Amino acid sequence: MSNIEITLPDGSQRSVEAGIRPIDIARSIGTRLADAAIVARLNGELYDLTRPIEADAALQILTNKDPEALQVYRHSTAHLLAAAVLELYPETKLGIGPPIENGFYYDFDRATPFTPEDLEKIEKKMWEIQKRNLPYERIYTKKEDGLKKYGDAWMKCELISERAGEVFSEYTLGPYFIDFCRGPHVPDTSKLKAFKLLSIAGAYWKGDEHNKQLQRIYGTAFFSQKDLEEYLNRLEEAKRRDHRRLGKELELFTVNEAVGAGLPLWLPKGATVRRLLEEYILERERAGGYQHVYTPDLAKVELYQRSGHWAHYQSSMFPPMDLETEQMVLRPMNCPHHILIFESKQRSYRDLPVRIAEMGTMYRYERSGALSGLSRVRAMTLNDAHIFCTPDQIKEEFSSVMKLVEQAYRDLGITQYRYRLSLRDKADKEKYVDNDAMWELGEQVLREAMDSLGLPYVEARGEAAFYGPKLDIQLADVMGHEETYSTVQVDFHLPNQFELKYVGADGKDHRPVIIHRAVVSTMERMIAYLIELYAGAFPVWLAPVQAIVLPITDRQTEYARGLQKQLDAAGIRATIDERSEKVNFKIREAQLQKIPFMLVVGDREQQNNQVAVRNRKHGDQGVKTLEEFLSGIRALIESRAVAE
Ligand code: TSB
Ligand code: ZN
Repeated sequence: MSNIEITLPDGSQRSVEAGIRPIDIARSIGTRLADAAIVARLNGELYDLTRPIEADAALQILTNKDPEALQVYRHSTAHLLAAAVLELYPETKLGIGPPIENGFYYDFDRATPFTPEDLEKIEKKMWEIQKRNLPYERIYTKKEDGLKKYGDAWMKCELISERAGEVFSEYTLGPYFIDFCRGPHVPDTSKLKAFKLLSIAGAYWKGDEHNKQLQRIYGTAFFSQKDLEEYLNRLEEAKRRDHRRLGKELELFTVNEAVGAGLPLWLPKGATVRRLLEEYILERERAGGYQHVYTPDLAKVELYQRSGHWAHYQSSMFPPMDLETEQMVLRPMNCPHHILIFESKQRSYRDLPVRIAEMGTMYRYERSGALSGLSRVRAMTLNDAHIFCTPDQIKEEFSSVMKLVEQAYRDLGITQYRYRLSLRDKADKEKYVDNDAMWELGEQVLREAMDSLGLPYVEARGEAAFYGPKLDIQLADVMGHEETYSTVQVDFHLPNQFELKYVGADGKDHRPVIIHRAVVSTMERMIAYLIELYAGAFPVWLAPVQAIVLPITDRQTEYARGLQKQLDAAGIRATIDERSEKVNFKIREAQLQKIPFMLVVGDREQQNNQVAVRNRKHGDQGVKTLEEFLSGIRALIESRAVAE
């Protein structure tokens, strides 16, 4: 036997016999390492712990602390799922079963739909197989033998014909299960300690709706029971807060197939929240020296050819409408319209910065699979502005925008966010304008601005706008999934495209810079976030209904109506529940509608000209006069208190 050299992460080298397996090396280092080991990395590539090493190599052992190892672990759990399904329902044909962000899935072709009871059965079977301590064995098969072997497993045959080389790898699990798979996998099922099946959904073979529909079983797996439970709790919490569910229950918005996917309809209550948010930010902008404008939602194609949207952003735009002599498009962004407003008169250096703002409605052709409730839509209204300034003014303008963002987040109760510097992907000439000097300058300006504010940020390549780098503010949902909300972008490109100018102190023409910025993102995305942040129980100042009057019997109807009128006159959004239902029932419903205050009135309250106040979170607040109640709720509204 010849010897080979293995280099370990600490740089040390070992001379060992060829054919040694990573698990043997892990054991020779220590049983703790061997126990925690999930998979190896050999010369940078993931590699089975039980696969022999035949040549000199750099070796790393990945343990149950490693996120990449978790993906392998989940992939192995997906095989376990497929093995269990085949034991229970041998007629099933297997599709693919990869790990995904929070778990794994496997696609199956089976005439009978899986039921939730089947899911339980399958999970039990998985545990049964797990206890057999079966190894995941890598074997090799010739392509022609493989096609015969998989016979009527049509999806596997299709994959083998398309992807397999002359010889391909397969993984077995016990004597009966075998899967065409690149691996790697955990050494055996004893490594799999915590998993759960979650749901069944339809999925097309290869994601193509012209293909056969399959049944996809989703599951998740973690290294420990504790991690699994934590995840399941978060999943429950996410369901409880899901803005799509709450949007329906609280009558905030709806989506109707007759209009189309990603085109939400705002119901009166949702519209109220949106109007309050709009009024809030418009007022802050007025105080910050912005000028608000209105511009149309569409324009000629030529405008976007000039701006560069046509060349770099077309795949996100709805196709043009052919009119008699021209082509119009729905705008995907508001910038060109604002640029034309800047250009509509001569500007001098004394006028700068010019801050043009609009609640601008725009349209993006998002792929149907990416759409989600209000958070990713096709028609959206952005709290947009374009600041036209001199290069010297960028830093100060940037810093005022950041202050505006921080102020808005404080007022909205948003406390968890990260800054992300979004840069281009240099190689992608299609998505980004090609001008190295410009990109470098933009990047440098943003870095300097962030550094002088002392704000930390992460970097992301391939996330810039086509015209320049962005400073994005990322908020995460309950499941930890991040999206961009606020954004500040430095742009040297559009001013060139439109040959913008202002007259400088020297009497000559100069080119301004554009800062694109959105403070509270689109109304859609921000309200989706706020619904989830507050689980529908909006702070009093944003609540669509702030108080509800609940008469106990018909005798108080008149008194209750009088109270509602006075609340109305005082500017409080109040309703009344006059139905002849038990008051406890009315309270429960008001509670489910997350109305901050319930004013319960019976004979006694009426006689004393008072109200019995209940709060949605703290329950009974005692009996008060209407004036006392009003001064309390006004204080909450004026201070934009995030909790009562
Ligand atoms: C800031 N021209 C700039 C503007 O001047 C612009 O449009 N930037 S953007 O493309 O980054 O979009 C601004 C914000 O809109 C994003 O940060 C994101 O929060 C929000 N947004 C983008 N696409 C969608 C969508 N499909 N649904 C909901 N909100 C979206
Ligand atoms: Zn813009």
